[in-house]
Amino acid sequence: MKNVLSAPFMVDMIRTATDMYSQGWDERNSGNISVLLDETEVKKHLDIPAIVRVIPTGFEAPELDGKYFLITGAGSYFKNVQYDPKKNLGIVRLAKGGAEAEVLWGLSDGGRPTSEFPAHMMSHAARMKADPENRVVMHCHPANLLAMTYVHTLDEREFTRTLWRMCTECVIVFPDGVNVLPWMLCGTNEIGEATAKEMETARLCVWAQHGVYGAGRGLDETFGLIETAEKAAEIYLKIAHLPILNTITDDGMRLLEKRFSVKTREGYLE
Ligand code: 2HA
Ligand code: ZN
Repeated sequence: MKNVLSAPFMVDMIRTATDMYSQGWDERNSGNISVLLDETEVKKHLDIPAIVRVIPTGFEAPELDGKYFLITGAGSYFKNVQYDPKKNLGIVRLAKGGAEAEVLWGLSDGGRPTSEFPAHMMSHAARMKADPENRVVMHCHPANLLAMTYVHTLDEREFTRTLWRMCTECVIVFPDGVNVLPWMLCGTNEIGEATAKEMETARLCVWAQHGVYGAGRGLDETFGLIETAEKAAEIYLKIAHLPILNTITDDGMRLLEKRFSVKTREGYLE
């Protein structure tokens, strides 16, 4: 008897949503996660049934046609994912060039995929081009990154450089930097398209006065990416109003680049 609840991708998803809630990143029904699943892996743990439901998505993503995703449901509370995964999560397969999502499992109370489904799917399509091994897109509302967008310029190079200077590991963890979108209406195809465009050049995209998007090869990696940027933003907020006596220099960051074999975003170091 196959039990999709014990599949490694499901266990990982439940643990990640729970950890994100404990970090305070996902109050109420905020945040959403999508994981691109391998078809053989899905079939190992789930008898692909007659499709449970078909949901029109309102967008197209031909690159993702036929692809399987584990997603959080619209309105689902991250704090409840571990207690009722079948209601709060779903496995869907995109069809008709992305115009339809076929629900194969979950969303059991008749729910829909996350309200940010367009931004997630468009970001997957963009990240797949940048890194064929990208599997995860994650959105949440971490307080310090969000707070930073009220007091710091949203210029992407400046925003990135500030975060890089806040902890030594930042430039190693996100050498591609942090992109930033000005405030926009969420849940729309427009913000989805804008996010995907930003995701072509970086795995982190801050939504000003709202939250952040992260992308990566796995759930731990993507969680860690957001965690590192959020920690840096926390340090920034602790020191921004104080006289700064010391910092990490660009020469220091070049040393880190060499030592850890990473390549910083072109033109971001002086
Ligand atoms: O799911 O976070 O951006 C709620 C949100 C929307
Ligand atoms: Zn949000």
